[in-house]
Amino acid sequence: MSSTTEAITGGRLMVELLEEAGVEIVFGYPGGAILPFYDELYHSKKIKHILVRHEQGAIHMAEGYARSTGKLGVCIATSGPGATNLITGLTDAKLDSIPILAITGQVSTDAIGTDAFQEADIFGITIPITKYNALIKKADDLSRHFEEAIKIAMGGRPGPVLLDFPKDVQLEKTTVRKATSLKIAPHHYERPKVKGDPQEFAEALNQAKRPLLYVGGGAINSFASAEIKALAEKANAPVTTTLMGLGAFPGTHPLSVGMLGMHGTAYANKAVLECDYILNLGARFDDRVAKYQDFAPNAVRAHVDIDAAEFNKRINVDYILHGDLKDAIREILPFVKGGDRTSWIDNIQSLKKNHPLDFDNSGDSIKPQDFLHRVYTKTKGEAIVSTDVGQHQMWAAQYYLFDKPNTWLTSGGLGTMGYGLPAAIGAKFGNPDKMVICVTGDGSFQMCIQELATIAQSNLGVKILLFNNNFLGMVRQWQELFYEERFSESQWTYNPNFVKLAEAYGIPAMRIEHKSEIDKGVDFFLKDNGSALIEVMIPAEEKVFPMIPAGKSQQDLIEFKDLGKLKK
Ligand SMILES: Cc1ncc(C[n+]2csc(CCOP(=O)(O)OP(=O)(O)O)c2C)c(N)n1
Repeated sequence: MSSTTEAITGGRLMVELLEEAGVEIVFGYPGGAILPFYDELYHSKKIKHILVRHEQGAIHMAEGYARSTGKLGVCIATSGPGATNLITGLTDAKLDSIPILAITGQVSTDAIGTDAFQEADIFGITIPITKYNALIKKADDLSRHFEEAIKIAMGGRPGPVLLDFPKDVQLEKTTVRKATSLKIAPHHYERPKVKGDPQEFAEALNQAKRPLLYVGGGAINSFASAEIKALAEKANAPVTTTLMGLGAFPGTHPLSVGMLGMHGTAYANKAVLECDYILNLGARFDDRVAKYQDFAPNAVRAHVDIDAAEFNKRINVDYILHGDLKDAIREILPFVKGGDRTSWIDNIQSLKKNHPLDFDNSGDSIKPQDFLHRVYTKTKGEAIVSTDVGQHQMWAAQYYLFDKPNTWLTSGGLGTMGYGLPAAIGAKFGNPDKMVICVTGDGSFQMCIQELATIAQSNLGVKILLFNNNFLGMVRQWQELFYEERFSESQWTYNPNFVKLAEAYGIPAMRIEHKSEIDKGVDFFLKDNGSALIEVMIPAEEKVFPMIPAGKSQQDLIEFKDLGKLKK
């Protein structure tokens, strides 16, 4: 515990606490109720502020920064509309377990509850979408709330926290500064001891003839990639990852079967049906993966998670280990035996051979799957990739193989269109030396398109790969397959000229439409470290396969080759 003798304002103290915690960058947008804090931020030499074009952009940038660096992401908004513009991002961060600190201005304490100008009860509104939130009523309370907030955001299962900061409290003087050991670095805070019996846990795995590891986003938050690889190799067990877990296990590893679930590979989903043991490592049996209680019907089920609330929440399991994934796997590993799993691995290989990812690449039009594969090859799989939500998101998940954690940024739980562009910007600020590519669709791109100005203003080298089908493609796909081709309100009868639009923001841009232009397009797109937009025109009727229809499970998976049957 430390305490200052000199009285400073709440606003000044907030800046000092952020600096002390190691915050180097914040994303925000000022307004009346947060001005005293911004006035103090003006003097900070340690914190860089990125002025965005919309508060939703700020919070998704903070998310992209956090996911790609493992650190806390910080965003700032004024009271009322500024604060409510953060709500989608807070919900997104809650569902995907991303550590975010949101600081919002609030009307002065004497005006709270009077419907004052730009008053919104952001504390009340955000109770269900934050891990912790607080209305700071006195400057004396600030350091206590601040410490609590970042400890909770970063500790255990990460998530968003919000500090609502009334204007008079920003101006009020305090000498109280009780925060200790502030750090935004991951794994800084004490981790709970692993609870459960790792030996019994490992025995169940040892007895399995057909084990499958099912890895989720928790593996990224726990920095457990090395341990997962060691476990898979020691047990000779194939590994599937969720959408959020991509990169936690190398996509190019011979034991990888890629992503499972609604648009996962056929071989991963078939492995789920055939395995006799499934080990969930930091995933949550999400309904896009495990719709019904008969998930992995022939398997003994085991689950490791840091959040005890996840155990037996949706799918019942036989073995539980509660704790940080990295620590838990380290405890299991000594008890794991190799075992001969040749026939299981051979079976997996033949599933891969007989049920590959597939699409029709004939004709002159450019197929997004092919284009993504070219970008993957050209970047040697080393880019950080963010996506928006829709078909392009699933194609990117399928055709860009991720070998490293923290390189895949997507809105998994909430499915937030508008996430991709700002998330890429946040990731680029956190990783200036890496190539960052935003894969987007013509619908999603227009939801946070204003952040092109942030790229231009900061002279950032963010690449934008825009697949234009002049449709809300994923909606169209469902309407084609399940609503007898009634394309109700999914077609854009007007779209802007995206090339001219990007150029208006000083971003070099190009449109391609024919197969013969692919090489030229890829070269243009990736030629240097600067920003670029490539608009790739794709057929509206192109679909994402495999697909497990909504409400169905692994048994009902439709592969590309089954499409004919489906349409009869
Ligand atoms: C904010 C928001 N509104 C609506 C949806 C529902 N939705 C899911 S995918 C999709 C279509 C996305 O279209 P586009 O961005 O063009 O991508 P495409 O599917 O064509 O690749 C829609 C409308 C959503 N996920 N998020």
